[in-house]
Amino acid sequence: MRAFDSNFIFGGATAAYQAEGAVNIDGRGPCYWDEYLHRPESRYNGDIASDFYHKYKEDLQLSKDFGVNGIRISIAWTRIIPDGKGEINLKGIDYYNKLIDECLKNGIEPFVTLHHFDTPLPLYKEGDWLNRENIEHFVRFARVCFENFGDRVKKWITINEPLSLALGQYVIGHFPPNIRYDIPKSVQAMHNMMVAHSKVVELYKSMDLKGEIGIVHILQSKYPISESEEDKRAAYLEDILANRFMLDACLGGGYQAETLKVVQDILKANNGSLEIEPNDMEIIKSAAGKNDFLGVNYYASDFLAHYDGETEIRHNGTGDKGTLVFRIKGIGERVINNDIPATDWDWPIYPKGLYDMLMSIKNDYPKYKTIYVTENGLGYKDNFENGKIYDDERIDYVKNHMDAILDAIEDGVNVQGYFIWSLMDLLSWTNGFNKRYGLFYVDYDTQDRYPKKSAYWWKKVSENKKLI
Ligand code: BGP
Repeated sequence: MRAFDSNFIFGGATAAYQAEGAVNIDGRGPCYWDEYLHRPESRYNGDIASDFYHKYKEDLQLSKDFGVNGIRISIAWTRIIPDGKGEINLKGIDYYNKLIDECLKNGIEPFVTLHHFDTPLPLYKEGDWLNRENIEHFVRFARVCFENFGDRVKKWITINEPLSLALGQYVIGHFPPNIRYDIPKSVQAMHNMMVAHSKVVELYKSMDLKGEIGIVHILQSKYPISESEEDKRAAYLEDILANRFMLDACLGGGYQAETLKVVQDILKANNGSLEIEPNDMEIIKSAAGKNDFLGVNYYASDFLAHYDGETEIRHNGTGDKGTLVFRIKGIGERVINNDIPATDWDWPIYPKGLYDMLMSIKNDYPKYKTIYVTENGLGYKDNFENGKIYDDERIDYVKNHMDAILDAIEDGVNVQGYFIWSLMDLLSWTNGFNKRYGLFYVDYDTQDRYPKKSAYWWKKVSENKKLI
């Protein structure tokens, strides 16, 4: 039977705001989610979340016990620099020192993200990634992290999912500042994030720290719902904007002419344009070859149909199946493929889409070095009875996606690790706490952890390096 390499990372992923809680402790400043999720109408917030801030030793012990040998954590910018650009908070540095040391003590490799959707509130109010000054503040924050943790952290991720962040903030509008349907703003924010990413890669490489650095993109395959030329065109357009635009920047060394033309056509249809400053493309080009790895987050693929109306999006943030609407002017419409199962949140479950994505990276961006699948997992309303969680659906989901990775490895793709989203149950940005992903169930009343059936399965896979 096919096996994973002996060094393969069987990781669990988390992010600071979604897991840590402890938002007012040890000098942490607010990020924009703190303010936003304290509106009277909010159904939930991250004040306590999974209390990872206090429970990390227990979570790392559980990780070790269940064969998790890598962890994605993110450093909350506002614990290190509470207002984003001013004084450094030594208590924040102290906390991450302890967390990183505890990972290493347990033999769990930390993959550390610098920006996981959590810009400090004051910088967010000054325009967030639409304000070019944010780039320089971010580079400074990165430097502080590299100086303090770079001796022990060997895997750095600059930014998590520029596309999801930009769509959430400016198109879907379910992330603050809740702007809807402004495609040009989202494209500008994505570009600015790629400039920021490139500058941080250059900085890291100039510091000679002997670790590796990369970026995490959400990469979902796009398929036409039919063989019609119009549907094929819709899939092509969405692939360019969602996938190629970002991959061209971080692996290709700059936007290919065709990519830029398509993006500009989409922007024109949406009455906007992209501003690229004089040195941007040089910085992007120079940094591209220095990326050590690409993180691929993959949950679902999308099936596209032709659509030539106005943008209209309805987000399914409750798990009421069949409520999602996603139509973008100048691109197309995501539609249900009746042959493919979907989650309660209307995410099509399609492992082959992961295989296809990995193959297209290998074929179209042959200079990539290493890939980690940095997020994959099943959001589910887990059933908790007498301390037991029989999450067979999650096991099937993860197994089928890992199998697709093995197919890709067999066909020549260099994949070195897989991180389940998520290590333990944690906050889902736009769904709250009822959409669970963890290997470990969190009882939010007590903060007690319970290994799910999937955790027992995971342990065997990690020990044997084989799917069972
Ligand atoms: C990714 C994010 C994660 C996580 C995950 C699941 O986009 O990087 O932070 O939230 O998606 O998404 P959701 O919580 O919306 O189901």
